[in-house]
Amino acid sequence: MAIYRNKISEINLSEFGKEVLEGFSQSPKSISSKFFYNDKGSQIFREIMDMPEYYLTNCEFEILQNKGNTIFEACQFDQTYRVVELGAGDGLKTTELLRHFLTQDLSFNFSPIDISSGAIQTLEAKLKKSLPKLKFDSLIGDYYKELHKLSQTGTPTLLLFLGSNIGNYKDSEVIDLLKLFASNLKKGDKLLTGFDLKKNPQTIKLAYDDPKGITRAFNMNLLDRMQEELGAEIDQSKFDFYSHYDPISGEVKSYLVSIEKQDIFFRNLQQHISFEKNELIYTELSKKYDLEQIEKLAAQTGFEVVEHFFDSKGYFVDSLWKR
Ligand code: AVI
Repeated sequence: MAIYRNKISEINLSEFGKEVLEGFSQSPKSISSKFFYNDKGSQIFREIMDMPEYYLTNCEFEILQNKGNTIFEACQFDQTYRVVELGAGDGLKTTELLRHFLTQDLSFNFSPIDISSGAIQTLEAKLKKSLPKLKFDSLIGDYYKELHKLSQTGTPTLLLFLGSNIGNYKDSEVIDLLKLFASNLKKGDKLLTGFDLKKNPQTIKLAYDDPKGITRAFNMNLLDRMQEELGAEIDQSKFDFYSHYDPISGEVKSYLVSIEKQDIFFRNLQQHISFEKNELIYTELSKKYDLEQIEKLAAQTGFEVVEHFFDSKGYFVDSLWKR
């Protein structure tokens, strides 16, 4: 063991390597869901968004497509403003909102912020094509830092945090994140957040455990990453995927399951990691909310609710708050 420790201190570990070591030393073992999104994982996530069972994308698309003008009016901007988006993804839904904003008389600038330069380049190419009149300046980097830079100017701002991304944060992190947004917004600025709502548990269960196994592949990709990036000697047939929705807490929790007792060597970490039979690796939280919880969150973090925008099924809400 001491030998391994010496070796590890000499190894220049990637962020992924460090977090796998840290997460696998806990009980239950865990890996942050942020590691889903390498190139392959991002591609699988696009397939998830296209699945009929993953209702979230269509619901939010419908809201932004049908209610873009009402959202603009509710923002009550009276001078040139700015729309900032955190984690823009492929930008398809946002394009719908921006399309409505462009039909209004007020001019604005769009600033998508993303850590991945690839995602930003793809988004820029799409925006140039679909909204040639849009003025935008993309920001690549840690979105907390970029947000802070943007907060130094006096331009009225609408901050977008769409797609139920908030559902991937645990309760304490949600509060910290929203407080951070509040501290980087000026009085009168707005925040539009996408929350997936509690609904028939069967509907939610299917969205996170689809019959074609796309969500399963999304999770198993973490094993691919460990094999490729950490030299892990994994036999994937010895792992399963399990996801569970608790309608009371509103939490979907996803896991990889070691279906037998096994000892896996991670070459690049110079470390063996053991797994018990049926031991879980917690991979993701996708939390579902009700309106009462959403309104409480706004009040706790320095915001005032302006209006909730729902899809026609009432499955999803884009909630507009004012600082
Ligand atoms: C990115 N995020 C909002 C998705 C969600 O619904 O939690 C990620 C996802 N995980 C499984 N399916 C989709």
